[in-house]
Amino acid sequence: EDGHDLWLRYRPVEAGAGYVPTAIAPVADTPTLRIARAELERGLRGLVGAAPAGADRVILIGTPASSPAIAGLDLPLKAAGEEGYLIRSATFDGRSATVIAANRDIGVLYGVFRYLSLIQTRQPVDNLAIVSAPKIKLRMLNHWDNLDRTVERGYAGQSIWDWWKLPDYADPRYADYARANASLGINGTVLNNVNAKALSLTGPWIAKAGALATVFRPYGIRVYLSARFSAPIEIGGLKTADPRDPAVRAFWKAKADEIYKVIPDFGGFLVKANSEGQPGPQDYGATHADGANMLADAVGPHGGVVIWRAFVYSHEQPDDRAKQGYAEFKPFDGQFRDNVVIQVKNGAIDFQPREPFHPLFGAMPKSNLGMEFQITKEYLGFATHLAYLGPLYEETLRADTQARGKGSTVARVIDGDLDGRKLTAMAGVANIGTDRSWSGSHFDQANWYVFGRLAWDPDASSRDIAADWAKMTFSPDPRFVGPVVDLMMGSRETVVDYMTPLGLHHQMGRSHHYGPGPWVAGGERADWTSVYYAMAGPDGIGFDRTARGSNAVAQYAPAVGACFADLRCVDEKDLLWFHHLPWDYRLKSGQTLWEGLVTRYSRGVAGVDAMGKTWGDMAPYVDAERHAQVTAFLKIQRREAQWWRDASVSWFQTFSQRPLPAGEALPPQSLDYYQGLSFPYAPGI
Ligand code: BDP
Repeated sequence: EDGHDLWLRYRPVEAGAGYVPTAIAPVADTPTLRIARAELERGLRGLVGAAPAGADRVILIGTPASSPAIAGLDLPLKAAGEEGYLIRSATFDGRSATVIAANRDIGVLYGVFRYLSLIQTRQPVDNLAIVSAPKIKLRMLNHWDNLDRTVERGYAGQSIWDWWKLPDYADPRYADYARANASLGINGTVLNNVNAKALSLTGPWIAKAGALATVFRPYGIRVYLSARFSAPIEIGGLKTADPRDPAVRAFWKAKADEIYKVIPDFGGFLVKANSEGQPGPQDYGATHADGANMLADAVGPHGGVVIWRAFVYSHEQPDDRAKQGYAEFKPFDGQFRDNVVIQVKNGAIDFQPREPFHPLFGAMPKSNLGMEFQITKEYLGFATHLAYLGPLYEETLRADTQARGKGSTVARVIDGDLDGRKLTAMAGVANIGTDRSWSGSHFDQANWYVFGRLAWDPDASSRDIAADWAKMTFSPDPRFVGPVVDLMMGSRETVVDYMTPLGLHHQMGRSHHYGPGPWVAGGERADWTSVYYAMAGPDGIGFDRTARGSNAVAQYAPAVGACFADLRCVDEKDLLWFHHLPWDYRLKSGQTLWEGLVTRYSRGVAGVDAMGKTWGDMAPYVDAERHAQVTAFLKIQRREAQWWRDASVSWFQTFSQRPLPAGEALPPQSLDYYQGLSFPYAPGI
């Protein structure tokens, strides 16, 4: 087993588990229902074996429109909506039956995956009454894939898009990819990097995207493209990309028309503008709203959307980069077209192991705000550190913006419930590549999985999702599931401990972001350095975002901001994100800040030891090949966690000037040694 089967392994259930072979009633012949039927056959055959002729149990799948039998059952399908499904135990023709029904074919496919997952996770299937519909409309992956098949911040090999052979040859992996995504309900994919090339919008490349769209269509997945804002100049022969210029507007309209001719269900454009050197409307004195609306007008008539990223920070460096997204977008609330989604990263800096929720959530009630999570682990140890991101996503989604009083969670902002928004979105920066295991490591598959599940239901529990994933991917044996789910649930906090405890952030190596680099200083921009964020000095450590400092807390709802600013209220997990404190500041534990910091770094290392031990005990339940890879990766993680701890402690001790707490080992190398390490060809830059 090399992990290629993901969570769709369909290995036989144990004898005596109570599942019986079941026949499948005839299914209408549409592209999606054909796939649904094939999946059901494949799953049932693998899990419980083929049904004998005349089996006394039957499964009925379809829509009222495609199946008179289902129409005849008169099911309450309204609750299933456009993409949801209903699964019911019933009696049909005197036989005991399971009905998987939906209003549209895609709902049937989703329902089939759900039904199979019930068996995979060993839940009873005899008495079902399930109705499920996604709470978020656009559930998307963002690929940061370049046209030369490198992947920005990708740690799973090359891009799975073999652009060179497209559109003539469609690798079978594309269908496998679509199938895996459909099993989670993901319904959109942005094919190319947000740091986009205009070339991807030229005829030959539109044809390549079109070939992928053809493969994805029956799986309910729409294709989107990242658009480079200056494309009118680069491929349109114009002198400007000013969104107010009629020729520029005409270029984008014609471009949209051209794309929709090839891809009639094209999803739309994702845009990174005026951020990290990318072109954008501000280059012409226009605003983000001007830029987004121009593109929205081009794709709107075709039913397309524009997803405009709020990850911006300008060339004039403000006092605090964390404030910039809010500063640039909040004033334009209500000025974006209905088919624009503003895609906001979970936190205000950049996908750190921990960030407080982004202050834009809840602050733009008259705009569509979408969530952007990172699935690829740019800041959490690449592919070789085991970090289950479910708790990170859940922590953000459950955070209370208090925008409309208590209970105004981020989940309710992005599922549209809080402000009555219809166009809702959640995106994940993909961790998929040509690696046999798809994601660079077996446990990184869980991050793709949990992202998809939370995009369907942002209120779901990351622990429950971890349990489903572990059962389906490895083994449903409770002796395996219990310890491994605990291991997964603690893994992200362990990474926080050894990398950036107590609210520290952005302490990694320059550019490649591999390993510790708390000493990173100088260069192009202060806010690309570690020292800017830690603000360590003889007086203490931490970034003061209270009114005495950058006052970033003022961007939150008053009650939330007041809590962050108040040392008696702020959670210690966010302490140094919001406060600059003396080394002798007393933590809740009674330790000084310096002692608590060191203790947490060490706790992180111990956490990896514990994961290694647990995983070792799991050998009886896991095939040798996957067990060995996880074991090897945990050894890498152990070594690197120690390195993070030692390098960070050495560096910060130069400021704290205090001894290590009793029992803490001295770093084995000098600070010079850690600072001298270099990593040419670190992956994913
Ligand atoms: C940062 C990455 C950079 C991306 C950027 C983005 O380091 O590679 O281009 O985010 O989101 O996390 O645009």
